[in-house]
Amino acid sequence: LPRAVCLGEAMVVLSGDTGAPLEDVESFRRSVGGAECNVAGGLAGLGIPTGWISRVGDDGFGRHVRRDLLARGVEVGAVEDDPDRPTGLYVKHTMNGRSRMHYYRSGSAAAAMDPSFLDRPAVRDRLAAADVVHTTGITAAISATSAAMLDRLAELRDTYGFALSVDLNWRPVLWRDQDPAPLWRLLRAADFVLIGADEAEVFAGTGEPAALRELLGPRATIVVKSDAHVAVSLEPDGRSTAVPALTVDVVEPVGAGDAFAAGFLAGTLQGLPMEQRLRLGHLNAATVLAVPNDHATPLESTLREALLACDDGQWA
Ligand code: KDG
Repeated sequence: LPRAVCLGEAMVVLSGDTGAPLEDVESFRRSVGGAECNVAGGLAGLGIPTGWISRVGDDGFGRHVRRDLLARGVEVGAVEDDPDRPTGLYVKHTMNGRSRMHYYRSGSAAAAMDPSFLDRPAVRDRLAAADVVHTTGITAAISATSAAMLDRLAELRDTYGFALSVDLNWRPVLWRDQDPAPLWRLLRAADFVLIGADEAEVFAGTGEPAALRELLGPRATIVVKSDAHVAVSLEPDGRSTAVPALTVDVVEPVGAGDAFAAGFLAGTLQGLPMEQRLRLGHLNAATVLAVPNDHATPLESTLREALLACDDGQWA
């Protein structure tokens, strides 16, 4: 069974990257997105046995998502098909150098996840065996039942002893008219909280690690990716570590945060020191910044060499 488990929705991504207004785009390129499945693919790519847990429609897009993740080495034995609800989609559209996202996901198979989903034997077994379970604020946003599932996930962490990792992934469009209280509960329950300083400003009114500590409580290792392209971690014992990002020619940024999370968690599971965990996050993010897709498949060996080239640290 996998050491790392990612829980959340995957979507088929239709990209119209011609630069034209959406109404004029005639053909789209298909790929797979969704924050947690990006992290799952990233972890598997870095050699961590990883499972993705979710629901997809019993449709061609669901079959494609499953096949794509399997091909990237992700275990999908606890992914459930829904005969009635579709696989979610999003359209990614580049205009004036900016990526815009249009969701077609309400009422999706994944949005029907609820607390009882975590009680299915296939899901339970994987949670019980995992060292780390990763999810994001998107899973708290997609439906009230999915948000309730995350309260259950935090309880199960106490039962099974996995580390709970949460990326804020603040998506205002998904939260419209919804109370973000479930997201605050999730963040306060987490062992690792990953946050972009800009989204933290909007969501919590601050992107400062120490101020976030006040708001989130004592439990988590907080990692803030700042506007100045530095990742700063603040551990529960007060230790703080800062590592600057690489300079990258950005092709398309969506998914880079997920790749950072995958690198950071892979380094964590490999037992690397904090500086290298953050560095591996940056290295893995760079591989996604350099491609149009939401994920990339860097060779683990290439990243290991890059990590070693940065200092004389070790890859366990
Ligand atoms: O995380 C990068 C995208 O794949 C992600 O943003 C899509 O799940 C997604 C969302 O809701 O925005």
